[in-house]
Formats: sequence, C-alpha cells, structure tokens
Amino acid sequence: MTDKPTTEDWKTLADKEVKGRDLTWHTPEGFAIKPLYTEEDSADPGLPGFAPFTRGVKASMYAGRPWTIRQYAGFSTAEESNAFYRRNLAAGQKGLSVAFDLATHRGYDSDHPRVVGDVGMAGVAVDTVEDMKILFDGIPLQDMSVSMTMNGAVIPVLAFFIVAGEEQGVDQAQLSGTIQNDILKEFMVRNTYIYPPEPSMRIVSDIIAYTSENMPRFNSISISGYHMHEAGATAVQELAYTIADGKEYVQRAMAAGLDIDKFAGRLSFFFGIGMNFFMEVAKLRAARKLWYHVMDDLGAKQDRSKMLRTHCQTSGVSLQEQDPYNNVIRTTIEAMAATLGGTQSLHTNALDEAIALPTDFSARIARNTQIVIAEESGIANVVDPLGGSYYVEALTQQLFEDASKLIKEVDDLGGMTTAVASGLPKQRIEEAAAAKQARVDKGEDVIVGVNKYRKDEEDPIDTLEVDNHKVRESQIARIRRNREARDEAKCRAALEALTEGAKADGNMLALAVEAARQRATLGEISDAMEAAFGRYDTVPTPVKGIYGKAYAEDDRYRQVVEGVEAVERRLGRKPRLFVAKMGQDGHDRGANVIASAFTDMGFEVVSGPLFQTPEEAQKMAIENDVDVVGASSLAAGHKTLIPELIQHLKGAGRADIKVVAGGVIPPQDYEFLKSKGVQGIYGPGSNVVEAAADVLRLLGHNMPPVGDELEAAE
Ligand code: MLC
Ligand code: 5AD
Repeated sequence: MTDKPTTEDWKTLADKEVKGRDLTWHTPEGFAIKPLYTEEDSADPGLPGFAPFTRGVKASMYAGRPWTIRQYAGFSTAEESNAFYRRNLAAGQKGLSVAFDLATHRGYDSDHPRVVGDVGMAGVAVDTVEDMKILFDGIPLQDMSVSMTMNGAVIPVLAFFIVAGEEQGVDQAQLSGTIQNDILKEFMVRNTYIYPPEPSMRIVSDIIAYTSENMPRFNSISISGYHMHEAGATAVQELAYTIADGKEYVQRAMAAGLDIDKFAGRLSFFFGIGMNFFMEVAKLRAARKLWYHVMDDLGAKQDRSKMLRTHCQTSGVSLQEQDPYNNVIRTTIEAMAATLGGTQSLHTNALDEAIALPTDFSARIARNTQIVIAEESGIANVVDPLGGSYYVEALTQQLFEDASKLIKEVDDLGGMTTAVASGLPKQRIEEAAAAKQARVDKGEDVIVGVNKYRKDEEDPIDTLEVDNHKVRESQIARIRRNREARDEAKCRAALEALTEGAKADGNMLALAVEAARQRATLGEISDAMEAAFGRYDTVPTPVKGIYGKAYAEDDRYRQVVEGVEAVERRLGRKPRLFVAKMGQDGHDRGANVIASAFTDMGFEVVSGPLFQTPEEAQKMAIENDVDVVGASSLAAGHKTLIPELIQHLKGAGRADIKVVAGGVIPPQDYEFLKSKGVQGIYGPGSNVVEAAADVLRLLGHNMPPVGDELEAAE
C-alpha cells in the first residue's frame, strides 16, 4: 500500500512536468497565486444566513428566490424608454433600472445651452414629473422595484419619482427600489457631481433620513465600487474604497442624529464583475465579511444592519469593439462569477457595449444570458456552491486582509471624504489603470480578437442611433407646456423654500417633493440648491511615469519616443496635445490614460477640465497653442460636439490644429466624423503606442509602422 501523497510530493511531480518553471501568477492586486491550493490554505467560512455572511445574506439564497434580473437601460424620450422597459419585462426581466441622460445627471434641463450634445443620448431625458410619469406608464410602482442611477441631481429625481407614484395612486411607503445617491465615488471616478463635497454629503444624509422615515421599502443608497472597477481599480482597491465610502456615509448619518439600526438595513452596494473569475467570486464573499465587521464596530445591533446586499454589473471595460461576439462569452463568465458570488441583483452588458447603447437584439442576448444561468444551468439550486473551494476561500481571506489594510489607511487619513479630497484613492486607481493599459498594449494581458487572434476584417453590426436634436426639441416643447400649465407663484414659493432650507437645515428632499408637486423642473430644483451651494469644478491631474516604466524595454515604445524627440527638434518645443472632454460626459479613464501615456512618451499634454462646450475647448486649444486636440467621448455626444469644435477652430483661423477622436464611437460614424475633418479615430482596444505613432505622422513626421495593425494597414 502506498502512502497518501503530500503537497511536497505534488510539488516534485509538477516541477518535473514543467522542468522547474515558476508557475506563480502575479495578479494586479499583488497576489502571488500558486498553481495549487489545498486544505492548508483555506479557512472555514461559516454558514449562509449567519454572521459574518461570507457565504450569503440569506440562508436559502437562490434556492429560495433567484437574484433579480435588473437591466440598466434608458435612452431618448420617456415614451421610448417606457416601451423598451415593457418589452423587456414581458421577456423575463424582473426589476427596472433607469439610466438618465447626462444633462439630467448634471442638473440641467434639456433646453440648457451646455447640453446640446447630451440630451437623450446616454440615457433617458427627464425634465419634469410629467416625464417621470410617462417613464412608468402602465408599470404599477407598488409591484415593481425600480433602481435609479442618480447622484448629482438626486434630489429632484427622487422627488419626481415620489410624486409620479403619488399621482399613480401609490403611497411613497409602498415604493420599492434603490437610488444610487453615492456622491463620494463621483468625486473619485464617475464625475457627475454638481455641488461641492460638503453640501453633497449633506444631500446624501437628507435622503437617508427622509427614506428611513417615509419609505421603508426603499434602499436609500447604492454604494458603488463598479465605477472604480471600470476606472481600472484592482479588486482590493474596489473593495476597500467602496466599504470605506459606506463607512463614511454611516458615520455622517449617525452624526446627523440618525439611529444606525433604523437606516442601515436599507443601505445597499454595487460592484463591477470582471474577467478574473475566481477573484470576482471571492470579492463578493470578502465584501460581505468586511461590511459585517465594519458595521459591528460602528455599533450596529441588528443582523440586518450588518448584511451587505449588492447589485452587480458585468464589466464594461472588459468588452471590446473588435470581434464583438466574444463579448457574449465574456459577459457569461462574468455573470457566472456574480451569481456564484451571491449577488442580489444583476445587470449583464450587451455585446455592443463598446460601440453604442444596446439594441433590442443585443439587449435580448444580454438578458437571456442571465435567464439561461438561472433556469438552465442548475447554479441557482445550491447555496454558495464554491464555498469550501480551497482556492476561493484563500482568495476571500486574502482580499479581506488586504482590503482591511487599505481601509485602515483611509481611516488614518481621516475617512473617505478627506481621502477623496487628498486625491490619493483616485491616483491609486489611475496608476492601476495605466499599468493595465500597458500590459494590454504589450500583449501580456491577452484580449482575444484585439491583441491576439485579431480578425483581418471586422463585420459591422447594427447599433442604436438616437437623434438627439429631435429628442431635445420634443423635450423643450414639453418643458414649455409644463411651465404654461403650472401655478407660477406656488412653484416659485416652493423653490424659494428649497433654497432657504438648503441654506439652513431643512430636509431638501421633503422640500423638493413640494416643488415637484408644483411642477418645478429638474433644472429649477437644481438651481434652487445651487443658489445655496454653488457649482463644483475640478481640474484633472493625470499620473506620470507609470506607462513609461511599464514600457521601458519595448522597441515600439522607444521608436515612438524617438519620433517625439525628432518632432521636438523640428518644432523647437515638445509637440502639444490637448485632451478635451466636451459635453456632460464625465468618463475620464480613457482621457487620463491617454494623457499619462502621451506625457510619458514626451508630448506636452494639456488636460482640459470636464464638461467643456466646443467653444470653450477651442479657446483652450488656441490659448495653449496646441498641435493636436484629442477629443475623448464615451457618451455618444461625438457627432454633435466634435464637428462643432472643428468649426470653431476654423472660425478662429486655426484649421491647422489637428483633431482626433477616441472613445466609444461606432464604426458607422467614422465616415461622418472624417467628412467633418476628424483626422484619426481610436475606438476601444486601440493600442496607445500605435495611436501616438499615428499622431506623429499627422504632425508630418515620417514615422515607420509600429506593431501589427499598422503594418497591415500600410
Ligand atoms: C431575497 N429575498 C428573499 C430571498 N432572497 N426572501 C426569502 N428567501 C430568499 N432566499 C427577499 C429580500 O429579503 C427582499 O425583501 C426581496 O426578496 C427582494 O430581494 P433582494 O435580494 O433585496 O433584491 P432586490 O429587490 O432586487 O434588491 C437588490 C439590492 C437593491 C438590495 C441590491 O439595492 C438593488 O436592486 N440595486 C440595484 C442597483 C442598480 O441597478 N444599479 C444600476 C447601476 S448602473 P426585503 O423585504 O428584505 O426587501 C450604473 C452605471 C452608470 O451605475 O454609471 O451609469
Ligand atoms: N443603457 C444601457 N446600459 C447603459 N450603460 C450606460 N448607459 C446605459 C444605457 N443608457 C451601461 C454600460 C456602461 C455602464 C456604466 O452602464 O454597460 O459601461
């Protein structure tokens, strides 16, 4: 009889197989992942339904009730979005999730001059209670849980929702759903803030106070790591900063006099789920354990207050424009990780994510991805089926420990509000994003169909088009009718009361509900608070050195650096690139990565502030005497804003300044943009070094091809 083999025996055998090659895998989190995990690596995670809830917040989990299939959607007008919701619900979706357009996010009515390119594009336009009523027409709000992703203009939007319910005959106590209301991460990564940090934090507390008093079925906040994940955060960063955000909100609410056990049961979370399958499963398990301990330390007594309930969304940045059907596969893997991790609610992205908003076709596949997992795969029948996996338990524990350390660092800085103001978390995330981009560009991180197994020719796919000019006109007409029909004096009085309440310590949501009843518009309600708080602006500060360091040994990179130096000798100064963000699109990961990488390659980079108008961008380009403007667009405003910028440059006599575009731009729009004078277009999956080589060519440099793509093209 032979002895049972030991781990040492295994190591000897494995070493022989691979001739001593080191099989350790180093993840972006800094984890050294071994090729084998055994009993020695794992700890006992306890049982689902019991503290610290590592294995799930419910004892029966999906065996008792499946997760909520909740697809985030919204575009164009309230009528069109309502029809889309109804079709989706009929086809198996279970909960609603509203995507508002960027004008709405930033507190502007559709008739505001700053939002010409944004109305109805990245979400649905909502200006008044009437729009909100149309959005839920035929959808009984006492039965349907509704998530609303809103942070900046959170007060008017929630007020409209309450009044829309009221006028549907549903008391606010009956309304169920979630408002995102997570402003800290806006300052860190998502950028749809309106007011400065302090009053913004008060708004969060006002909503927690109001809903815990009046809306017992409504989740007052969705504390979101998703956007950190999308901005490039590692799993440890996403976990730590999200839990630290949650901790900060709880402390603020307690400082405002609220009883922790009265509101904590209605705090909820939101995480992004990427492609590192087991890491993502472990992330959700570690999140629950972390939150349990944080809330226990803060003095919560009830179990419900210490349970982390979460929504998840599969990762947008993991999806690609090239060979887009691969995205269905990626989303399936991510959706499995989210459900095996025990999410309460899930959005699965559509295959056209990197190009445009979902069509009926792509939305159906995205939704069915969840339905097939829920109803065909058997995954839902067993609680935490990966519990006890040596690897998953080890990862859960390591994430828990490393995130705890990062949370401690935030505590030592004085909490998340101070940490965000210091810029440290944002900087850490941007460093992780730049490092990731470099790994992809160098082919160390494989992306199938992009940096490996790339197709010679891409097949075009149909994408959703929104006519923003038409939507804007119809919204403007509706705003006018709304103003004509209301009692102007009563509306003004309600708005003034809101301003007064904001200056003193009135509950702003309660005051805004009254203004909404009097048919004040979203822009007017936002302005009434702006009168008390002012509007907040920030200037981007991209990181330096990360990209260059990651590339130190790379030939192609060196070629580009030499090209930049040659152009510099010719111009007598460094070539200047202005990275412009126009419209209300605050997604700045791409812009920051470009700014960092181009700086490292030797360009002088001017980063514009967020939310510029085309005219403001033109002025900044000319004042800085730049050679090239790189317009970054991720929210569908490109067809309006970039041509306008080119017109303004021409009008100012500087047609010589080159304009290139990057971001989420459907190939169908390439010809249009080129006809308007755009000289280079870089969609998702573009290689940054190759893009820089291209820019050098635009500047008249005789740059040889770098990389496969250019060789193929030339
Ligand atoms: C659940 N229930 C059970 C059960 N499982 N009861 C018995 N046995 C079981 N096994 C009960 C729950 O307790 C609850 O009741 C009810 O069923 C609903 O279940 P839930 O698990 O709470 O699900 P849900 O209502 O869907 O709520 C999930 C949530 C919520 C708590 C995470 O906050 C939510 O839906 N969030 C979605 C956020 C979202 O969609 N965001 C989109 C962001 S997009 P009770 O009575 O206990 O409540 C974005 C992109 C961008 O941000 O940037 O624009
Ligand atoms: N409809 C559907 N999905 C959307 N997303 C953003 N806006 C919409 C919308 N209007 C999704 C994308 C994006 C993430 C932030 O949310 O997947 O990456």
